[in-house]
Amino acid sequence: MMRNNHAVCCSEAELYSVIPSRWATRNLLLIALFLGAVSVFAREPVSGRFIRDWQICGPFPAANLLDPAVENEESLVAGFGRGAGGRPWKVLNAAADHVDFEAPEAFGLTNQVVAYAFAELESERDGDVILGLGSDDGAMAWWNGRQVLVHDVARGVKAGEDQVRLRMRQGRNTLLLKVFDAGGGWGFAADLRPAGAETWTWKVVPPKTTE
Ligand SMILES: [Ca+2]
Repeated sequence: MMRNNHAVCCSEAELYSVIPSRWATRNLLLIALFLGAVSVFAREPVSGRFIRDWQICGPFPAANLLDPAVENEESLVAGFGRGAGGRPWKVLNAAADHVDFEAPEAFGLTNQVVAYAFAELESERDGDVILGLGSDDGAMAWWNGRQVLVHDVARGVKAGEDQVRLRMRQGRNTLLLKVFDAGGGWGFAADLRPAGAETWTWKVVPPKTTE
């Protein structure tokens, strides 16, 4: 009997030879899907991490978030040996995603203040990213020198509460945050992730601690 590609079998013997084959195909597919899913979850996206390596400057007495605490605050660029408003930038390698400004290694307990945090990121290519920002209390953000967020609010830190789409460029990018504290806790959590399905690599540039 001539068969074409759509012919359906079979003798009984052929039937039993086909069933395991279909079973194997389906299960191999499921295994492949499972392994694919595992690899997606197991692959730590370099681009999705919270930023923990900062340079910070403060505290500056402040009645609110919106008034500038230093001259030209929007143009602040941190660096070893630099300062702002008479205070030096200092390196803060946070132990957790939630950066606690009231930790002893940061500024300690205080109220009615603002401080700045600065990070540099190096990307292997251009691409759109989402900045997730939680802050205690309100915060402003500048990306590559352009203001991208102002949220004057009394709140605790909740990661990703504010979300802003940004254009990351190949090479160096800068993120400057300003965080106000009216009272109670004081800090923030900032993360970046690709805006779409594509992922690529970037890294936080470790702040220099010597010339
Ligand atoms: Ca607070």
